[in-house]
Amino acid sequence: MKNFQRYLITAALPYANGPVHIGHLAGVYIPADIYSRYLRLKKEDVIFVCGSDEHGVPITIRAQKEGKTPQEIVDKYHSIIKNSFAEFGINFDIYSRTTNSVHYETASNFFKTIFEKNGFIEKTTENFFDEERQQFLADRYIIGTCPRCGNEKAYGDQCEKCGTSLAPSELLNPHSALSGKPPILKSTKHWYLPLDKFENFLKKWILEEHQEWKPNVYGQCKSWIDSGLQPRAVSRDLNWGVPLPIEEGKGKVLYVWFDAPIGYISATKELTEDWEKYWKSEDTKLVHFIGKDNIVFHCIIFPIMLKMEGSYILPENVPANEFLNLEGEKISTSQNWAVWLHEYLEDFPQKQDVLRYVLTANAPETKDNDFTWKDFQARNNSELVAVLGNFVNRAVVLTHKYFEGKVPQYDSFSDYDKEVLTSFSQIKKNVEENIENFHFREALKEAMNLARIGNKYLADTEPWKIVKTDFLRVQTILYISLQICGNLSLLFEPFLPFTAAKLRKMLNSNEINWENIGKENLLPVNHQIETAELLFAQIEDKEIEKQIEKLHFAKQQRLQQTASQVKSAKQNISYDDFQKIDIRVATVLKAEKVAKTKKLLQLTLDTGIDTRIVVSGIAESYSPEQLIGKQVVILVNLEPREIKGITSQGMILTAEGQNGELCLLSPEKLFMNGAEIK
Ligand code: B3M
Ligand code: ZN
Repeated sequence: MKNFQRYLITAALPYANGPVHIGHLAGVYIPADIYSRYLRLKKEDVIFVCGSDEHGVPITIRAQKEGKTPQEIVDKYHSIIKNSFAEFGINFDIYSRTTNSVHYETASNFFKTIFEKNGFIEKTTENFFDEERQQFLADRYIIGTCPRCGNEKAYGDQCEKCGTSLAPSELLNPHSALSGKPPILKSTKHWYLPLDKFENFLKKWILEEHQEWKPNVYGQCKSWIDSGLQPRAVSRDLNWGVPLPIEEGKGKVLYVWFDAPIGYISATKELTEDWEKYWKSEDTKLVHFIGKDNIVFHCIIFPIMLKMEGSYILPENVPANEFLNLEGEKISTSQNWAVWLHEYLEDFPQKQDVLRYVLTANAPETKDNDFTWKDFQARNNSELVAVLGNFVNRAVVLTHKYFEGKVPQYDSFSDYDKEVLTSFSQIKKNVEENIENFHFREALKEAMNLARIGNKYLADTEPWKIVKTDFLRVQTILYISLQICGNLSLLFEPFLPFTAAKLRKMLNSNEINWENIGKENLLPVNHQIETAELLFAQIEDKEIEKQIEKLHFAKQQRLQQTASQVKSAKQNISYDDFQKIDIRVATVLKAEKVAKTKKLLQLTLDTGIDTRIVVSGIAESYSPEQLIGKQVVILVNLEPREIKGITSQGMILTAEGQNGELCLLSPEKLFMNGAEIK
C-alpha cells in the first residue's frame, strides 16, 4: 500500500438553500469528522475542508419561494449551517463558501485552462425554455417523470428518488417549475465536457485500480461506465453563478456541478498558502466524503475535470454513504420531514455527542437506514448512560471515596486483570482498522466494547464488597479501572469529542495522542483526578414524545402552506340553487378501465335510487380492484353525458391531493346507499 505524507479530506458542500439535517450528518459530516479527528490524533498532517455550495438552481428556487434575492438566501443559510456545524463539533479547518472572490477566481481559471487547451466541445442545441417567464429551464427548473424509476418529480439534472443523473431531454412529460407549463425549445450555445473520451481512463483508474472502493460506490461507477458516457454541458443560461470567463459566454454561468467541487480547492487556497502541496503532490491522500446522490459527480465528472486541467491529483477514495430515513419515511426538505441540526442543538443543548453516537451507531454505511426517536432514547439510556457513563462514574466516585482522588498503587495482577490490560491494544487495533476502511459503525462498537469490559470488570470484581477485607485488591481494581477510563478518553475522541474532553478534564489529563492507547501507566500512580461529573443523562419519554409531535406538526404546517395555493372562492349562489343539488352515498359494484384511455374508469354504482354507470377520471389514482365495495359520494342529478361512447350518469366527488393525485370522498362509517348529503 502506498505511503501518504498528508491527508486532504473534503465533505460535500451543502447547498445553502436550507439548514443541515440528520441525514446530511449521518451520511457525510460525522464520518468525515471522525476520520479527520482520528488522523489528527495520530499526528498526521491533515486538513479538512468544506463550505457552502451557493450557486445553482436550488438556491434561486429557494429565493423565489421566500421572496428574497439569491444572495440573501445564501447569506442566511450559510451562517445557520456554519454555526450549527461549529456547535456540533464538526472540526473543519475551514468552512468557506462559493460566493467569495477566491472561489470565483479559482473556478474561472479552471474553466479557462481547459478552454484554452480546447478541451470543451461547443454545441448549439435546442434547450427547454419557459415562454411565459422568458427563461431557459436548466436543471431543477424543469420537472418531469424519471425514465428509470417513474418518479414524477424528477429534476432536469437528477432524479432524487433513484439517484440517477439526468439530462433535461430524458425527462418524460417535462414541465416548467416556474410556470408549470410545458416548455418550448429554443436554441442556445453551451460548452460540454467530453466525458465519453475518458472511458478508458475511468475503466483503468476506477474499475481496475480502485476495486477497494465501497461496493455501493464501485457499483454505481461501474454501471455508469458500462452504460456509456455522454458529453455533459458545464455552462448554463442563468443569471446566478460564476460568469463564464470567455467572450462568447456572456450572460451564461458555470454549471453548479462544475464550480462546486472546485470549491474544495478554493477553500484550501483560502486556508493556507501551502495549498498546492495538498492538491498537487502525489503523496497526498485525497478523500471525498459524500452522500450517494453525489457519486457520479465526485467519481466521474470531477476527476475528469481534474485530469483535463492537468495539474491536480485525483481522489484516493470516495466513501459515499447511503441515505438515512426518519421514522420510516424519506427525509424531505420540501415536506419538512427532517430533524434539523440547528433545532436539535436548541432542544438538546450539550447533547451533541448523543446525536453523534446514535447517527454513527446507526449510520447508513451499506444500505439506507432509519432514525427513530425511540431508538435515539434507547441508545442514550441503555448504552451511553448505562454502560459508558455508568462505568466512568463508578470508577471516579470510588477513587475519591477510597483514595482521595489519587490513582492507587497496584499490587499484583490476576489473570483477569491482565486480560483487561491487554485488551487495550487489541481494541486500538480494531478501531484503527475499521476507521481506516471507513467502517465507522464497527469502529464505534469496538470503542464501546472497552466501556463494556470496564463495566463488567467492576461488576465482577465488586470492590465495594471487599474494601474492608482486601484493600490491596481494591487498589489494583481501581488502578485498572482508571487505566480503562484513560484509554476511553482517547478512543472516544474521534467519535464523541465533547465527552472525551469532559472525561479528560475529570481525569485531569491532557493526554491526546492516539499512540498512547494501551500505554503502561497511562494515568500514573498517585496522579490526582478531579471529582466525578455525569457524562450523560437519562432522556425521558416526554422529551421524545415532544420531538415526534414536533415532526408531525411541522409536516402538517407544510401541507397547510401548500394549501394556501388554493383557488379563491367562486361567486356566491343562492340557497335555492344549492337546494337543486342532489348528492348521495353510493357503493361501487363494478369497476373497469375504459379502453384506450389512461385516466378513465367505468363504475357501476348502487345509488340506493338505482344501479347506474358513471365514468370517472380516477384511473391514475385507483385501480379497479381498490374500488369494488367502496362507498363513495355522487352528484346524482347531473345531466347524463356521453364519454368515450359510454353514458355517464352523475359525478363521483373527489379532492385533489398534494401530488395531483385524486382522492375519493367516502363517508366515515358505512351508510345506507342513497343517504342524502346536505
Ligand atoms: N451541494 C449537492 C448536495 O448537497 C451539492 C454537493 C456539492 S459537493 C461539491 O447534495
Ligand atoms: Zn428515478
